[in-house]
Amino acid sequence: MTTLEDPATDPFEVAAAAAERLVELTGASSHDVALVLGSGWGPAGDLLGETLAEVRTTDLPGFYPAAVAGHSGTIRSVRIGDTSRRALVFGTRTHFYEGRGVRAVVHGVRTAAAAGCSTIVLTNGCGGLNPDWAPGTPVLISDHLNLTAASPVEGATFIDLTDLYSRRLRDLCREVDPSLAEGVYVQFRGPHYETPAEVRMAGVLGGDLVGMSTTLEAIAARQSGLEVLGISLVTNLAAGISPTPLDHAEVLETGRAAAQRCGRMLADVVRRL
Ligand code: 8IG
Repeated sequence: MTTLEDPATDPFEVAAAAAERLVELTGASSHDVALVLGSGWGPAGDLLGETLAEVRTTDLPGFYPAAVAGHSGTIRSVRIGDTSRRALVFGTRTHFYEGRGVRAVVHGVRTAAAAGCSTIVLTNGCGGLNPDWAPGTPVLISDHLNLTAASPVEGATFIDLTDLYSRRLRDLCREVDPSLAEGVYVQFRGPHYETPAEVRMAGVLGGDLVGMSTTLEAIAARQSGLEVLGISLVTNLAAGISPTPLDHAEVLETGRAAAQRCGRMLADVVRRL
């Protein structure tokens, strides 16, 4: 058991310690924007600007090694374009299905807040319910359904989630790319993909995208006062929408193919934040 899993530990103190260590390792006294790069979003970090420092997540208190092939376990401090602003780029995330508890899932978000960030961009790869969204289509997250039955918020703390996914930031994205669609993201626990019946259920409930991340992180981000932008990359049609079975290798390949467009869009958006 790490300290983060110990109920007696204050997760915000561990996040503050991680942020302090980030200052030492990156040489930057604070950061402005955090990005979490999900499946298919890896190359986006390179297009933001010059990488000024790169830190292994495991060198910071509270982080676990990356568990998913195709995810990198580093945090980069990146100069945003030619400005003096800095982005904190998480090349990986801890997923809820890893069973390390919700605190581990949202530790990066809390560390970003403790490091001074006021905005967080949560990206992911997901399945799409809308057959018009071909694999490789980026979609703005307008709202979510959290089907994990978990919350990062502990105790009797009542957090308002109206407009959790910032309308202002979604509008900003559409200034960069007016063709961007938006939809409701449904987080399942995973790690198995959904059955076709579960995908139909997600649709009946108002969902447009199915995945295994993001909602718990978004809630934690709101709790920490961060403005949240969520962007999904539809890497596959959800089970039953597509006639062919889902395959993680295909997911990664679609991500690679869409990476340039998505990366450029994201870099443009972050420069305008
Ligand atoms: I990439 O179709 C990716 N992640 N739950 N369902 C769920 N997660 C995903 C999917 C998907 N595609």
